[in-house]
Amino acid sequence: MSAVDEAIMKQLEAIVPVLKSAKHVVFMTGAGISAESNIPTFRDAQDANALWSKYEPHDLATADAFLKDPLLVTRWYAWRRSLCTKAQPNAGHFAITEMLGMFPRATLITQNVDGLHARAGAKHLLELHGTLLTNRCFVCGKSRPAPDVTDVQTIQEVEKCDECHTERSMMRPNVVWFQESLDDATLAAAYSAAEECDVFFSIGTSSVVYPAADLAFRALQNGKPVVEVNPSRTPLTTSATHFLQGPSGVILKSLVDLLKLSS
Ligand code: BJW
Repeated sequence: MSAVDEAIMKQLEAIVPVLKSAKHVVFMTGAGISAESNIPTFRDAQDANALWSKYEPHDLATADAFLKDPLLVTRWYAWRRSLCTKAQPNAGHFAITEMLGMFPRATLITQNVDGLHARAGAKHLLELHGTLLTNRCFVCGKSRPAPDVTDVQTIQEVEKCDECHTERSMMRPNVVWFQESLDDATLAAAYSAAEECDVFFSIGTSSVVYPAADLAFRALQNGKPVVEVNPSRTPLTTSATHFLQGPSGVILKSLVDLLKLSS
């Protein structure tokens, strides 16, 4: 893994003292943190899987798409689930887990549904957009573990709920689709953390999907420094206190090394 360049190192050196005096640090992640685990991001369409990459996430991550073609959406999520369960957490996930133990209080908020933060050892996390690892009934909400299927073409029908028995009682992924509300308690905890923290990190997110994208701005409105980590500029970049341009695995690992050196 390559090291960060001199300009990024200078910025990291400026951030370390701020972190050293911080009592509460928030890390919010998006799909980019898992890019180095070879999980495709949503808006960087560069995936190699010929069959499934032709589908746009925006077209399938909706309740309307599920009701229109439940088998297609079920197979698409089964394909993504199998990618995630085969993937391994990367240096970025592990660096965040390590930093969670370095401050009096730390909050990890993720938009990701891939389960990699937990597999990297993060104990408490706010999953804003749910998880791929369970399914829930479209009607009554009863949830159960999602089956791990490697060859998604073998899925011939959508699982039914064993609790309620209506025409729409199909098991759907336990994620938040467009135009669905996020869990109230999870979102409220995320907003409180953004307002109360001493430093807010926005890592590997395009900052275009709301309300998640609003959290960094809420931190800024409350006078908190925001550190953005991303190879590309986003709508947050011009407002961010620090923009660390590059892959999160490399940058966060360097930050952890510096924090350890300075302790
Ligand atoms: C790297 C890297 C490396 C690459 N290292 N980085 C206000 C204004 C405008 C619109 C709205 C608004 N409020 C609500 C809306 C509507 C909508 C919305 O935001 N639309 C926008 C797209 C315009 N929001 C909603 O519908 C939300 N619900 C809601 O608001 O409910 C109230 C309501 C009720 C009724 C009617 C209307 C509203 C729900 C949003 C749910 C989002 N769900 C998804 C799918 C989850 C399930 C699944 O996985 O299939 O969540 S969409 C998708 O986007 C997924 C992600 O979590 C989310 C964010 O994407 P993310 O993580 O930022 O990924 P990318 O791909 O966009 O970016 C990756 C980044 O990584 C890039 O920047 C790369 O550069 C970077 N990167 N390599 C670090 N190595």
